[in-house]
Amino acid sequence: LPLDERLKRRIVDGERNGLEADLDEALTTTPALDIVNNILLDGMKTVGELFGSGQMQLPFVLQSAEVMKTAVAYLEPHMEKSGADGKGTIVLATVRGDVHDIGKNLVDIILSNNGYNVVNMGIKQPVSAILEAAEEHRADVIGMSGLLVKSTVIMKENLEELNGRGLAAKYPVILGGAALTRAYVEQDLHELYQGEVRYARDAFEGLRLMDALVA
Ligand code: B1M
Repeated sequence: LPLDERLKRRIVDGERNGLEADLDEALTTTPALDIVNNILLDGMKTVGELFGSGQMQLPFVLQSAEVMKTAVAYLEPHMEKSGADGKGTIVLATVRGDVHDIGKNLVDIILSNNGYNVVNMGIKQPVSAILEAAEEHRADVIGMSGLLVKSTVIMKENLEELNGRGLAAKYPVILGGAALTRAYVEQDLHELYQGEVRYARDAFEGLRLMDALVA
């Protein structure tokens, strides 16, 4: 198999052995971030399709996710970093009830590498904890991630909580994750939230939004 197909297969098959050697080889021709975006994420997409159609069982999805995480961690030191620093702070969390964190952690990497201070709280975070962290770290922005359809409802409730506590004007919010749609965020949630709420399709849009919101 060609190298990119081989790397994709590693994600789909959850096969770690020889992963580093393949990544080293890929790095000789391809920037680290492009390996993630153009090759590895394609593998995760296939995993999602196989799982969704019942052709792949959960323990294997977990293995694929572990290989994905290992690969991203291996590539991270090779990613370009901007010279800028201290551009602003974002508190970033996967919302209550949701364990998916690969996308959120990519957002962390991209923002950190581009001069932002990222407080990555991890998964299954209730809104109270997110708000506590935002206050403690004097966050400029709150970022919430979630991949389940259920999480889109939790995000809505979280925004209502911010409204209720009178914190909406203080905290612009960036939302991301596969179950969200741009229309849901930019119309429904935009109408509901008394502050700024934006949708990020991917980590790069997250970065552009941070640049716009914090500038
Ligand atoms: Co789950 N899972 N999963 N899963 N899983 C999905 C999301 C699903 C679509 C699969 C499917 O059915 N086809 C489905 C959701 C269905 C729904 O809600 N309608 C699903 C399900 C059902 C479940 C369980 C309920 C299964 C079960 O237990 N029966 C369970 C849920 C547990 C829970 O959360 N309570 C579950 C568990 C798991 C694993 C643990 C096995 C594993 C997660 C491991 C981990 O993350 N540590 C897993 C995985 C890997 C997936 C799929 C296959 C891949 C997700 C992924 O990592 N994608 C996923 C299929 C899919 O998404 N189509 C699926 C790669 C990642 C880079 O993309 O996170 O979307 P993503 O991030 C993108 C953008 O969305 C954006 O940037 C990233 C790219 O640059 N982004 C942001 C994300 N967050 C952002 C935040 C921002 C900005 C951008 O700013 C704040």
